[in-house]
Amino acid sequence: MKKNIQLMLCSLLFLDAGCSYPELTMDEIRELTKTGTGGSDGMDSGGSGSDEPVKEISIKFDKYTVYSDNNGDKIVNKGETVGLRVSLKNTGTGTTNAVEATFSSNSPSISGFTPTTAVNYATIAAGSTKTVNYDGYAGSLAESYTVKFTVSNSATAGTQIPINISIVDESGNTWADSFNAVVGSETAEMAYDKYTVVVDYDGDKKVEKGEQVYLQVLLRNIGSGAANAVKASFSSGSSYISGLSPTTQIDYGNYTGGQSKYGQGGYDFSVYYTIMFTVSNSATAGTQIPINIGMVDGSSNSWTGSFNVKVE
Ligand SMILES: [Ca+2]
Ligand SMILES: [Ca+2]
Repeated sequence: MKKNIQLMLCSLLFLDAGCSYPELTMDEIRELTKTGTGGSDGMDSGGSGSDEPVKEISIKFDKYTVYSDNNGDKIVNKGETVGLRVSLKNTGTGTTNAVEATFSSNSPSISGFTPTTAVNYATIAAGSTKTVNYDGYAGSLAESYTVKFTVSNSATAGTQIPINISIVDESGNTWADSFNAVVGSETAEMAYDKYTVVVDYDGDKKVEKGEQVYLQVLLRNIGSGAANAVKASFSSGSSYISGLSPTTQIDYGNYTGGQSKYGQGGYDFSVYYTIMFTVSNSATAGTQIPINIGMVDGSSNSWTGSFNVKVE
């Protein structure tokens, strides 16, 4: 109290220059003048001599990325539950704190939109972009989605899903922005998946030198759209095998998105196999036998793949 009175007297008497505050440190003076009313404003402006310009703060939508989807192609597809990471940018000159964004959508093409409560973006520095999880976590580890929803099965490619953003900061500033998530097209993409040894000479299902081996080769449609009338042909430039058969196209049939199955190249020893070949006696354990795959579908889409069979 005694210090306060000293300071008030100095202020009232306009003794800034000459007034001494024997019992006050500079920090204490600063604190007292800041929290006071009336005269403190005068002391602040008079003391510093230069007003800082008012910092503008403006929070806007920056971009979104697909964090999770059902088939892993990072494209928003019909029928998928999709997690998006949403980035906001402070395009102003001032940093702001306690930024909260509430996302919503009235799109008839989605359901289960979450979260409906505010997402905590906390501090966004001037000019910087920030991305957070739905729970406000912004670290590089344990990343997750910001918003999540399920796309209707009836959504068509090109459907726009409008998402609104209501933003508020510590000072009660508010902004409204929006963006569109776009439903992508359904495409098929055929790829090698895996092989299994179904017949070999000694029955241990290991490929060894001198053996005639029969493999089932599984191809997977890693796309989201259907692939129909898929055919594949196999070839190898390896000098460690002979008699690769068949070398003609093998029918793999129709695929839905994500499906994996083997093609029937022949039937022997009571089992369907895709390809068979004989391993040279000169192959050693660890020899890799590269096999190339050419794939086509009924719509004249084509893909290539390859895999190695390891000699054990
Ligand atoms: Ca997808
Ligand atoms: Ca074997």
